[in-house]
Parts: sequence; structure tokens; C-alpha cells
Amino acid sequence: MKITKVEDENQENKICKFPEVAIFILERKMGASRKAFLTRLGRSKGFLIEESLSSSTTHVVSESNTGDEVQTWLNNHTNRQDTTHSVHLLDISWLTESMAEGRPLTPQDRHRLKTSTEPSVDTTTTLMKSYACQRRTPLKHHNAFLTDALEILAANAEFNENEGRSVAFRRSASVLKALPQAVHGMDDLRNLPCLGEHSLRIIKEILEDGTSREVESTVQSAQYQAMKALTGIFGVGVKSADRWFREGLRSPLDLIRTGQKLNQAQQAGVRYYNDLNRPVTKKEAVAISHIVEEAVNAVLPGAIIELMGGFRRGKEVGHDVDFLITHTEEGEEEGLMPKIINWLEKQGLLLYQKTTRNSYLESKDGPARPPHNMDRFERCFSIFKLERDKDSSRSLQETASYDSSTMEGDDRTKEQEPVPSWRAVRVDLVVSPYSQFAFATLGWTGSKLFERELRRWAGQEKGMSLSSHALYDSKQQRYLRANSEEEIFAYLGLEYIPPCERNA
Ligand code: 8GT
Ligand code: MN
Repeated sequence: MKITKVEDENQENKICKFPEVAIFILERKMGASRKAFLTRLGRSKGFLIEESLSSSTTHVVSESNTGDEVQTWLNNHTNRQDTTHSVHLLDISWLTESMAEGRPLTPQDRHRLKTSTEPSVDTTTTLMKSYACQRRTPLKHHNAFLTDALEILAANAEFNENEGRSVAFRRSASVLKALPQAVHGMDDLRNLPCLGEHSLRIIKEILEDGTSREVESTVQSAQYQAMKALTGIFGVGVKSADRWFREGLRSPLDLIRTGQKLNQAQQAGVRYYNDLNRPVTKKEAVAISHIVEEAVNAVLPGAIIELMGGFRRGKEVGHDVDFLITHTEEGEEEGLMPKIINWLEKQGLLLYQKTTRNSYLESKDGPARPPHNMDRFERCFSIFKLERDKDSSRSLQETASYDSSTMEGDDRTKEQEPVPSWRAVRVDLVVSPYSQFAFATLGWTGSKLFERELRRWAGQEKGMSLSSHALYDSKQQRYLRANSEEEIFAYLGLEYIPPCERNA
């Protein structure tokens, strides 16, 4: 357990008469002033009242909290290594009665808070923290048979623009990904946070029948299939996809056939649909890295180029390749993006690009910005034209109809089409000023859920506001400077989680 003892705490406890009973008063729902009052009163009567939760705490006292709420709070505020060490979870009545008696009473049943999942004394399982950013989530885990199903329901909820429901399924899936072993029965899920009633129902069905009817019917549904195909087009969001679906359109080919009006991004999205829906390999990501490095070095020698996103987390494949670019000399990065794009275009390496200007201004945008995903770096969404290496060209030649087969219902003659010597790859380039580089690195590494949970943790547990640009501390009313991801985790009071374990 993390102990941040206030220096003079022992001083304040100096007339302590009952050192063997170390009391921690939970402020949650009680409020700071009532806690301060009870602390003073208790200490004046010789009780040992701790300033913060520590490994020596023996009695946790709270008011108007259920046992489960207190247990959850404790899980979130103790370190990972810590297993349940037995503390008494007590109602405030225990403390007031004890103070009236002038000594700590032996806790009675009526004082004890009931938890739905009594942690057994001999439990060896580590408690699972409820925020994904408090956990280590490796890429390979043991419960894909459950998480794949939950993530289908999460995607479906997104297609229906039900964000709350989608996040709930993603959180459930994420908890299962962090488990050190496969789930065999519902008993294995005791003590786990974030598993809502709906997710539990799906998990139970899969554990008992090997499959879930709700998941199966979702996957089979015309709406899910069409939304998946249409939102799978670069430049197409849920809103456009839903409108097309309602008009009876089901696939990118339907868009072409019916002559839908498409913007530039969507036109590129349809044109390169098959390529962009084929996973980008690590090898291809490395090849693109070399190209980006060459481009950046040609226009700004000494710039720093880092691979972000899924590949930084150790993924073997991705849907795109993300890069973050900066220069240690603040200001040098200004105007860099157009130069990079210009260089790439001259080499004929870009099939599509759209740059958005950096519009982030600390003074203007401030801490109150909504904590959504989009940031304001100078950023380029692009599609690279990547030469295939000879091996992959040859293997594609051998499976001649590969390209067209995924473009559903394509009736062009497949045999005649030569396999191009290149493929299209989605690439995101982001330029950050050096002073924001640590925040940008953290923000662009992902996973999306991990990022979301980091921001939620910062806001709900720390009174801070985290973005890909900065960390603002509302209590101190100031921005916290950081030169590394480690520093940001430390500000947030979180154990450092390396990128390869952020696959929440
Ligand atoms: P992938 O293998 O599907 O590419 O998976 P990924 O690399 O994890 O996802 P991504 O969609 O490429 O996004 C990479 C990270 O950048 C995510 O963690 C995302 O939260 C973060 N990110 C930002 N800002 C923005 C933004 O404005 N748009 C998007 N799409 N992602 C952003 O920090
Ligand atoms: Mn990515």
C-alpha cells in the first residue's frame, strides 16, 4: 500500500492510547469537514486516526457507504501487489460508540459493512483494480473466446450510437483480458469489477452453451453487417453509415452503384477499400517508418520520429500506422507538416492526404475542454503508396482473386487484373511541440480504452484534466510539466504501465 504520511501525523497522534487499532476514516460521501471533525475528536480521545490508508490500517470507517462501495474504493487505492489484508470495514456507528465508551470497541455484526463477495482470508488472487489504467493488460490473454463476443456487442452499441452501453461492454472485456488465466465458470468472476448484469449474462451463456444467442444474432443481422462494412470505409463515420443503411445501401459497392455523393476522404476510402481493410503488418509498419524518417530528415534534420498506436504496444498487425514527430528545439517543429507532405508527394508516395492545423492554445482552450478523443495537434491523415516486397507480390499473384473477393459482389473480371506492385496503407502523422511530447506520446499510444480510463481516473480520482497536450491540476490551478510518460503516471498517482501492457 502506498503511504504518503503527513510529517506531523504522529505528532497529532501523540496522545494515542490505543496504538494497536489504526483507524482510517473514509472521506467519500462524508465530506472533508466532517472527516476533519471526527479525526480531531477521535484523536482527543486517544484514538489512532491515520491521515491516509496504509498497510498498518486495521479499521476502515465510513458513513453512508455500502460494503461493496468501500471495498471498491479500497481496491482502487491500494497497490497491485497488495492482496486483501484483513481490515475491518465498519460503519461510523462503531467509531461514535467507541468514542462514547472512551475505547475502541470490539466490532459487532451491526457495525460491520456487508460485502457481496466476502474476500476469503486464504485468497491468493490479486484484487483486480477497476480502472483499466491501473492494470497491466498484455496483448495475448486467455479469454478471447469471451472478449471477442463482448466486443461485438460493444461495436454494435457504437453503431447504434449508444456510447454508455458500448463502454460498459469494452470495460467488461478489458477486465477479462487482464486475468492471468482463462475463465472456466462464473465463480472465477467473483471479486471482479466492471462486470455489469448484461455482460455477466453473455459470459454465462458462453460458458454454459459455448455460444451466446444475442451475439450470434447480432453478427447475423443485416444492420450489423452493413454498418461494419460501411464504417470500414476510410472517411465514413457512424452517422453517414446509418443514413445509407436506412436508404437500403449495404456495402461500398452499393455506394458506387447508386452514385452517392462522397467527399474526398470517402472517395479514397472506397477506391482503396480492400487494401485498407487488410491488416498492416509489423514489417510494413517498419518499411513506412523508414520512409517517414527519410522524409522528415530531409526537411528538418535532427527531428525525432516515434512509432505510436498499436505497434508501439507490440501489436503484430494494425489498421494503420501512427507517428509522432517533434524536435527538441521548441519552435523548430512549426510549419513542419506541409514540408513533410510536400517531400512525400514529390516522391509520389501519397495516394491521399489531409492536413489539419494545430489549433491548441493553452490560454484559450484551457482545462475545461471536454475530455474527448480528438486533439489539436498539426495532424495529417494520409494513405501511403507502399511498394510491396517481391515475396508478398508473388504470393498475391498466386491467389489472383484475393483483392476483389473482399469487395462483396464485385463482378468485374478478376482474372485479367494484374496485381499492383504496391498497396495502400493508412498513415497518421502528428507533429507536437517538444513541451507536449510526453503527453502526446501517452495519448497516442492507446489503447483507446486505456486512454479513456486514464482521463476518467485523472478527473474522478485526482481532480485533474488529462489530454494529449497537457495535465491540469484543478486543486493547484496549474499545468503540470512532464518530460516523460513515467512522470505523468507519477503525477496521477498510478503505477507506471509500459506500452506493451496497455492493451486494455
Ligand atoms: P490499430 O491497430 O487499429 O491502428 O489500433 P491503435 O493504433 O491502437 O488505434 P488508432 O485508432 O490508430 O489510435 C491510436 C491512438 O491514438 C489511440 O489510442 C487514440 O486514442 C489516440 N488518439 C489521440 N488523438 C486522436 C485523434 O484525434 N483521433 C484518433 N483516431 N486517435 C487519437 O490521442
Ligand atoms: Mn493505429
